[in-house]
Amino acid sequence: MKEIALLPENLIRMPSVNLVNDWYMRSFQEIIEFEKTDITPKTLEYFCNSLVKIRNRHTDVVETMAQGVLELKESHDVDYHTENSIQYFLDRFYMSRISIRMLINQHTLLFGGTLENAPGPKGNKYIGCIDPQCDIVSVIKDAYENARFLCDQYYLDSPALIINESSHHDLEPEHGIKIVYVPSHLYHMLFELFKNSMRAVMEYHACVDKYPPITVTVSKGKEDICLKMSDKGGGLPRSTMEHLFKYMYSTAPQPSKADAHTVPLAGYGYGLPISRLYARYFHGDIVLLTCEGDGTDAVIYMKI
Ligand code: W6P
Repeated sequence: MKEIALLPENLIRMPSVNLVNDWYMRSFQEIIEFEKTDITPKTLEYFCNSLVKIRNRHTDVVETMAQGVLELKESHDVDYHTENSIQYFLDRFYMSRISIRMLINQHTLLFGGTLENAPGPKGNKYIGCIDPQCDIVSVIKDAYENARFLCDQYYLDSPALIINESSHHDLEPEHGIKIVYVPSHLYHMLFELFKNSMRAVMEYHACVDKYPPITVTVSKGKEDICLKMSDKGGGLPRSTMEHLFKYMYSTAPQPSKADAHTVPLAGYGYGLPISRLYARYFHGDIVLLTCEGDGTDAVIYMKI
């Protein structure tokens, strides 16, 4: 909230930014009430309920902030310095949001009423939202299938997926690389990258009816697990690459009202910067590499 107060004046004035600020104010007031209370089973229950209420209140923070930034952009009142300040602020703001929501999810899952450490999809025990044996390939397939569904809807076809796995030869040549991770975070990053790659492939090969597949290589080294997603979508000019992680820049055409609900935020350009925050939250990263005329490689790094 102190950082919101330091935002460029013309952004603070936007009604949507005010709304977000009010949500934070209310949530802060609700949560500091618990400083005064004794710890009893009842207050712990109230605390959990408060967290759920707060999580719901803040569901649309990203869209609402995006609205504010969009309004500012349309006012053409943004200089170089202002844009940098907003970039700096939003990176810290969304990182803090990822962190708070992760903690709220952990608390409500571990201490909320209904939990009896439910087994995950493959019988694995989740710890809150952490999967100690997150099966990377199944998250890739899941994200691919859902991105493909959107792609098929929009383009009536979609590129195939090829997955390669390789491990450093000193490490166990296990089948199915596993990692301790939050599957929903990995899913979010992959889904975003798949949408970008699919759009590029479909647009670049629009004149032919055969689409080159998207290849994902999963590798495990001593320090990192790397997921490299390669598309043959023609790449992008090198000079545009630095903009892809900017909140105030977008490459996608503004989505029409009709498909605005199927492709959320395409056109705001928020998917990539926020995906990179998810990767950086656990000290990983997302890096993009373009070969103009051929395609783009996107790499997700995750620390082991
Ligand atoms: C493109 C542009 C892009 C951004 C992010 C990930 C993949 C791709 N492919 O052409």
